[in-house]
Amino acid sequence: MRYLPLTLLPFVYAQQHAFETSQQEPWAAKYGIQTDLSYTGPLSYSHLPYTRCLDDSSTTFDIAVLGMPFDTATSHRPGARFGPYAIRSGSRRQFAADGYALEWMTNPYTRAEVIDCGDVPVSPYDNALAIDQMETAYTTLLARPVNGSASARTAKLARDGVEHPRILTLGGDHTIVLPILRSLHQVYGPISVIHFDAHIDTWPSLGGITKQSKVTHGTFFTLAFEEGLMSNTSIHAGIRNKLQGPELIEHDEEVGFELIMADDIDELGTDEIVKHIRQRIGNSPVYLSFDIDTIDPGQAPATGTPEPAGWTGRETKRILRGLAGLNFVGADIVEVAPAYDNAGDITGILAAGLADDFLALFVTDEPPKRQVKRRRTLADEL
Ligand SMILES: [Mn+2]
Repeated sequence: MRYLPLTLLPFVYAQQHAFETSQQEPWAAKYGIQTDLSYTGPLSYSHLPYTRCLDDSSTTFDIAVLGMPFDTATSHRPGARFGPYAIRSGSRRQFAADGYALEWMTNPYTRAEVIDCGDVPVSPYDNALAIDQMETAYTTLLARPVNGSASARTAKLARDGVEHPRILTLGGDHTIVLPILRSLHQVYGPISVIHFDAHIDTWPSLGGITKQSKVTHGTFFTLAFEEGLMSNTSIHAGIRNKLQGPELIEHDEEVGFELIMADDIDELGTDEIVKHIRQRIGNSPVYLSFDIDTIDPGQAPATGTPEPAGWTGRETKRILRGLAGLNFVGADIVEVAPAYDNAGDITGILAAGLADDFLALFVTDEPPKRQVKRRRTLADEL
């Protein structure tokens, strides 16, 4: 597909600029514009324009992709600070012009203005500072006016009555959700969370002693609950961690979560899981937080706390499509730590593909209704 426009471009360009051909340099005269290929050019998500949005208040968008390379509150293997890099690298075969997804029957890049806003330069030395930097950056971008591209859905339920852009955050360890929820709360009030993860992330404590050491990638939802940032209609999906005892699930319910275990997919199937999530969330403003360790480590090994026996990428993508039309106010993909990836970069590539689904979730009003047309096969003839 890609070579077609590349082949046509010089022709179109030459036609439009025939009158000035004599002044053109040889490359422009012969081949037109210098296009980036999948494996060339500066690194940005899906080859979108890479813009340091925090530096220029005139930069506006419907959807911003924003990196938060923070990994100094992890309990086990560090390295998610390289997550934004790995996800952008994994997205190199994604282009806005080739972004039509058959499963979705849409191209999200044509339905909203999406740009890559670069990374928040978070401190790797001072977690309190880093968390304030992430909240401040998110609040800054959330306050920008939307461009209002024709068919882009915009979040409806902001309590200030203003339409706000959506931010797709590339983590970073899961702690980044605390400053994000603080920022979203200023605009939307308490919101629900759809939390894809192998772990509940509602631990009351991971053994922290000081105030700061209690802010971790396994406790941030408890802290968000204590700060009143979340509504009590949130839901986990894909859980399979071990824990100290069942009393922690009582605490998890108190924080506001219903539980869908990884194993539940065998009894319920993807459609029932979708129904559960939709019923739980209803019309509330909802934030989608996706830990890559939801996916089986066989397909996504590059993460800090892998748990065996997770969902496949295909199952998960099907569940995500079923959630279209919910009132998403933001999304993230976190815990991608590429130092543990294999030589094929499979985790980064999968994470980039899931992030593409989040863009589709932002711009579509209902799950795609694809009709499967079954081909006649030799078996039918016999
Ligand atoms: Mn997590």
